[in-house]
Amino acid sequence: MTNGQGTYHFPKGFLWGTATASHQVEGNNLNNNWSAWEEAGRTVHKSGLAADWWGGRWREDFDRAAETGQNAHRFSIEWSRVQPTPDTWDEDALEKYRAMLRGLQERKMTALVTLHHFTDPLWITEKGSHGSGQGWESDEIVPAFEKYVRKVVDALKEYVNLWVTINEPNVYALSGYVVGAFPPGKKDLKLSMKVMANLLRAHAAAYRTIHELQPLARVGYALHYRPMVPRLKWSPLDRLMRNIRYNGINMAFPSAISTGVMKSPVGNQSIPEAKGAQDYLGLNYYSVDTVWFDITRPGELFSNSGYPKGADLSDTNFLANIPEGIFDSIKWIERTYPNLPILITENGVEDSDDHLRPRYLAQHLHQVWRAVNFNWQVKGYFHWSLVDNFEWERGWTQRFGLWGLDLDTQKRIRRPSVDLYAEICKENGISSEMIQKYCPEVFEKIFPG
Ligand code: IFM
Repeated sequence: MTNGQGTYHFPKGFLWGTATASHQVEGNNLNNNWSAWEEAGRTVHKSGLAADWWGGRWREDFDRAAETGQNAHRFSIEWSRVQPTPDTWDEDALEKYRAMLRGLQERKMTALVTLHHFTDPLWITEKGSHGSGQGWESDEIVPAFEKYVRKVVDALKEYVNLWVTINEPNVYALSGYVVGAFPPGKKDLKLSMKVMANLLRAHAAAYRTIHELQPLARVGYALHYRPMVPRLKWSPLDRLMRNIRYNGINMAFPSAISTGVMKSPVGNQSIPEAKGAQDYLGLNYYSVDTVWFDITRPGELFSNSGYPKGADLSDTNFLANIPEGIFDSIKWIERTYPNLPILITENGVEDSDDHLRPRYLAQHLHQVWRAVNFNWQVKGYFHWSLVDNFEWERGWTQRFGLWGLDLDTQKRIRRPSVDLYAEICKENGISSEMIQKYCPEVFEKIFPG
């Protein structure tokens, strides 16, 4: 490469895709804890029809993905559709998922299927009709999840080899039981760690069940990993808070999978069945947190976090564009689990007018390329997301899609990032021409002269 011109190529067979999740795109999901949360007015908007995938619009969106060079897609199964009550299976729902998987196969796209992405059937989380109202707080969740996984995997294994058991278990446990923004809206750190332990047990049970049904399957989970730095490097309190927060947010699952003991701020817990229960690690990377000591937040163990002054912030200040963080995250995985295959199961930014996304995308992929060049085992990248989708408690205020979504008409809006990502997927690489065309403002950073 000379004078900052050229192409950074990825290994042959690299998976290029986008990621979605059932409740965020399907629409008309009315039988889970999130629909109840929406009804209770705990979200900015309701999910409503979402991107209408349950109505069949997955077809046109899969067409868009395939036509723009993607060779893989990650989507999730909605537990409440497959098992609407404890004693019933909805075979039609399973058949719809099989049709989606055939749809991917017909488009020559590899499927990566998530079995749990934040939502639970109402009978799991509400009192009455078999439910204890305790959801993941109760140990009964583990056999219940295992039963659901067995049913789904048996029905879909013909089309799927790559499974994500649980998406962002740390976000599920902390947002629902410490921050209170996700259902059930509790603020109890000790309870959140009980939930985390049950998520780990359920993951381990699912890992073994999937291998029993499908010995060659590749099974992992998707970790929301947040690199963190203390706001003032010289401050012992900021450093302490950074370490406590880092371990509390990031380390529960990885520690248990490494050693069989879950590290937790309220005491460690032995979960021997979790040891070694992964064939790859799914990395969901979005940004790096700056952490400091905050006397006003006893509920969060006196820590607070934000982004550095002058950071390249997203639409709603939800994320900062810190691409080196994805490199550091991959490096951390490589150091923790040498040679373990890695999939970037999510990475993206909310940006309705697409002024930031092209450089966010290109700069992050450049860092992934750097990691691949150390021979670190990154096998694929799934951008969050294909089309705008329901952003949980933030409703429709955040737009993560490569394609925009007009909720009134269901029309898709082609953002410039669609074409940038298409060029990258088709080339299996990032060229200097692409950067010049879509995000010249970061040319020097990606292709220094
Ligand atoms: O939309 C979410 C997704 O469900 C889990 N990871 C983060 C995304 C963006 O907020």
